[in-house]
Amino acid sequence: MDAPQRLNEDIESWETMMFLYNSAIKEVGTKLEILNDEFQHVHQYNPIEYIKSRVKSPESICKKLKRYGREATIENMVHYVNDIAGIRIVCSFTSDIYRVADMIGSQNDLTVVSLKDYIKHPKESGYKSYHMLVTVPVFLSDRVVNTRVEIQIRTMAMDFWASLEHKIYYKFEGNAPEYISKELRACSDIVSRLDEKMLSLNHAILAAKEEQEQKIYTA
Ligand code: 0O2
Repeated sequence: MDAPQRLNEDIESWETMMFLYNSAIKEVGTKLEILNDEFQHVHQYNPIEYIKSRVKSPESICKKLKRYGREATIENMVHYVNDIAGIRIVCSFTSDIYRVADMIGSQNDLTVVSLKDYIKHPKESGYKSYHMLVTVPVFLSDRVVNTRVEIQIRTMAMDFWASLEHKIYYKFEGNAPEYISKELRACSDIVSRLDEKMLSLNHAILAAKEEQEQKIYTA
């Protein structure tokens, strides 16, 4: 039985739906904190700068269903809206994004439903981020409900761009003048260059530090 069907059978009301999505966020959030702490413990380095999470607002859910040409029913929400529970992970470097994605993908109790790499294949708008749609089992007293969570992983620079673009996009209800869209795409290119530069600087700093330590050790 696939996840959406199972969910439909188990969710009877709006309150139950929201309870499950909130619980799913808590489960995945705790998992991420543990992974980040373990990484710090083993490598003395945190791949995750910060994590934000939210449950999509009813208005936003209905808007999305309208866009999909679907009626605003609980069944349709559960079946068609993948990002009701959303977690955003913000990393320092692009390499951390794939490291974190691998760590999430190898968790036995999470099922990866789909992956969208908008870093290798940015959206027309210039949007860059790595999206993972996962299901997490939420253990209730009498049943287990596999609940979907969308995880967005991006760098701080990508997050800065996406937050501003989101504001502008909504101000214009998706019909921003072409020159603004063009400028935003240009800014997205700058973000990529900044991320590349920061990553190579980090490599250079680590190499210099190692060289210094070796000199001290051999002196
Ligand atoms: P909000 O307000 O952030 O919740 P699908 O999930 O496959 O049915 P969808 O929704 O197009 O279809 O999936 P996708 O492309 O994975 O996008 C989901 C979310 O990614 C969006 O949710 C945004 O949060 C973010 N996103 C996608 N494209 C853009 C973009 O061009 N600019 C910005 N700033 N964010 C983007 P919502 O529901 O659109 O918005």
